[in-house]
Amino acid sequence: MKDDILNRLQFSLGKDADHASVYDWRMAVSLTVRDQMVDTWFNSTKEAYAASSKRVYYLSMEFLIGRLIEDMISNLQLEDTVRGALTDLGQDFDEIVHDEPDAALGNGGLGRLAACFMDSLATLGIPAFGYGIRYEHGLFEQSFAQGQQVERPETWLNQRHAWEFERPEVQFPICFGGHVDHHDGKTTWHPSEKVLATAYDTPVIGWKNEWGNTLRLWSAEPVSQFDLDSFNRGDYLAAGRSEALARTISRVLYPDDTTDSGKELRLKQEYFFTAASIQDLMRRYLQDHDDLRQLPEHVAIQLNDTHPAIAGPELVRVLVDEHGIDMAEAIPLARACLAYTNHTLLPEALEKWGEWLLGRILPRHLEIIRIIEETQQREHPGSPRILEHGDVRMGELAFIMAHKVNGVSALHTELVKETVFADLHRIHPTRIINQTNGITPRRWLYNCNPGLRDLITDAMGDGWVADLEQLTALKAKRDDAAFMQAFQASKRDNKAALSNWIGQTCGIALDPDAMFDVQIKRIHEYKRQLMNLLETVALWNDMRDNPDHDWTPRVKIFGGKAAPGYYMAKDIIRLINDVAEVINNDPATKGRLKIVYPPNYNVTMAERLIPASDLSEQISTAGKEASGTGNMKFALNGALTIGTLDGANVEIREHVGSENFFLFGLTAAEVMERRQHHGYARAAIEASPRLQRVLGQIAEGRFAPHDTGRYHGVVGMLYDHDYFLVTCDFDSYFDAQRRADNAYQNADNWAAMALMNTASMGWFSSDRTIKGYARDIWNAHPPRAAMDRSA
Ligand code: GP0
Repeated sequence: MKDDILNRLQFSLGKDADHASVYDWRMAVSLTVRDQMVDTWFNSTKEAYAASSKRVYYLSMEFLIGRLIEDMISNLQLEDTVRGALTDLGQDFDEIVHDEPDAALGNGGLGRLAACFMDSLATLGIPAFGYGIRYEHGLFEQSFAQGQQVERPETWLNQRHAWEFERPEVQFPICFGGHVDHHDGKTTWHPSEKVLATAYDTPVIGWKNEWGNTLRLWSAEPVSQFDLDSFNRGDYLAAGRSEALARTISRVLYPDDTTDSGKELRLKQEYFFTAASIQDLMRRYLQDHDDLRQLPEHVAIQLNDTHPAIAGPELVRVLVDEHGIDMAEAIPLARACLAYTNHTLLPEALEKWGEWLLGRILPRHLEIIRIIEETQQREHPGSPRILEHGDVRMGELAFIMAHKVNGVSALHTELVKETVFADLHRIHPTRIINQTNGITPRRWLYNCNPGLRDLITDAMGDGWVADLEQLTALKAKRDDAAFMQAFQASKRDNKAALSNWIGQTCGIALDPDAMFDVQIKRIHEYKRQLMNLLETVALWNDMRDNPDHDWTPRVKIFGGKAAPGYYMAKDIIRLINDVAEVINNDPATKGRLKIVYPPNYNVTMAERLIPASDLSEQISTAGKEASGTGNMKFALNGALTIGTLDGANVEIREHVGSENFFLFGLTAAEVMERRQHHGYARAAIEASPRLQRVLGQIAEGRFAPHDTGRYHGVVGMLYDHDYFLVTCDFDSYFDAQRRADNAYQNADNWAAMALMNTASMGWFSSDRTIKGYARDIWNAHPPRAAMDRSA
């Protein structure tokens, strides 16, 4: 390993050990590790061909993979080797690992789920490709200026990406615009624009199993580099125009999470990567099959939300226009290959494209969508329509073109059946199924929490890493005093390390014995960071009123980004920072209450915060969070949840036991009922003196003394509509927080509850989720039977 690294340093980086920077060392290490994956990767591909296996194609606009180096090293079991080699070379392993920038090619849960799924697909040995976009700029970088969010472009590709292989030979033309000709029963699309999709492959190797899949990301390139004629004529701008146009397609990730920005470029991005992926999988299929009617036996295409929903009409177009299959046969054939995952009920996130816009960019697809619509109406008169009020509704399109539609938690799936797709569900009663989300234990315990990982492994071996249900054996340890002490110590160490980091990066001193209470996720009204903050102010008031009470010291940690155009979310960020400024400088609550909000929350920061958390905030308005996956990461790492009966919280609570979970708030049914009452927010505020006082303080400018009107909009919103029922759940939330305070006072009991959380989270492994998809949706199997750990 040492020689390999030095060779790479010399011949790939062109440096010798005396002049190498951290970057050089990191690249040398990464390339050396990557070399070790290649054989496994090739062999898996060959085996999948040899067995003529069904392949899974996971189409996703987002893959929030974060840093890869630790995953790669640990899945290959190279930790000791790499550490040892670097020590011999006088280098610091941790410094090198931390040098890798996050690949932030996603907004939040949806993109992170796709990344966890890639890890599980490889670990289960299921032949699979992840298909997405190689954005030049991932999710924006966040900083705060006077408490306000500032966005700057993210630049992960300013450096070479160590893990990818460019595939200049894997290139497909992608067309847009123009018009369609129908001649002698033959249809021809004459597009007006064309770009090339070039593949970049990142191998994804499973845990200890020598199976490798591929994450294939597409980058857009111009068809011809530049127009020499125009250049020679002196028209320098025109010479580069087609190039500029092409490059914008894969330039930047849209930063809107669960909101539909409806932009033309977004539609082009969606079609771009979907069409490239379909051409790629068709080429692979046709290499050793000639009967397209067998396609569903070999190809399973999973649509991660509606973003790739154009795959339905695109696959039909390819089958009909390029391979001469009848439309009537092509539609069910495409459907048998396609399945769709719904991730939200929020109406603003259900994509719609103006018929006019879609028809201008994809004229042939609009024709096909009309035929799909007619077919559906003929077979199921009165079916909900894809085309309505001049819009193409992508949810309906995805549903109608999928053989299975899944929700992402038990509650969410029931709500999908009752609300958004109620009418389609009546027509197709077996199509909607549930697959509760999961998380990969490799990243979210094994790699991010070495203290706890070693403790568990010492107690029971490392079988749990690929079979997380084994953690139930830990339940017996709650009476083992030595174990429990070590369990508590590992949490304490993580909190001390986090405190150091926060001291260095935010300049705030924390007490590692205080309760670390953490809410990290996108800033959104339905996730109710505002309610958490109001509770913090209320607690501060109570602490000041009763200074002699034995208060449980708290550190409130927030993390998350707001979509740049989401003004209410940005006001909430500013309010958190303004309140922090006041409370953190108040001598009256010193040592008892602190608020920290480190900027630029990302996957790597989550890996730091989650292992150091005591309390996990999962407080969305019931019925709004489809699943949540952060909730699972916290519980796995021994944090207790304070939460509503929403998304996967419901199932987490069932698994860990209601006595190990701080429940509060209205249920989804109660939320819907409450909204019927006129003036529910005002009534709730009037019934809560504590809340009234907090809102009064904010409205008076207590936290913005030089700009007292700053939060009138926020307070006014709570009084006047409060769609997400912050006011209605406030008192119940405050009470649950005080129950948490009391429980924390008994450290041993708290640790026992935390252990019950870790020990009960086995079911939430994404390995379990992927087995569910493989069985209920894809009918896909690992070609190496021995690797099917479910057997
Ligand atoms: C859902 F619709 N989610 C969307 C979206 O546009 N982006 C996104 O991240 C999330 C849900 O909000 C979730 O509840 C869920 O767990 C996740 O998708 C994966 O299913 C929490 O992030």
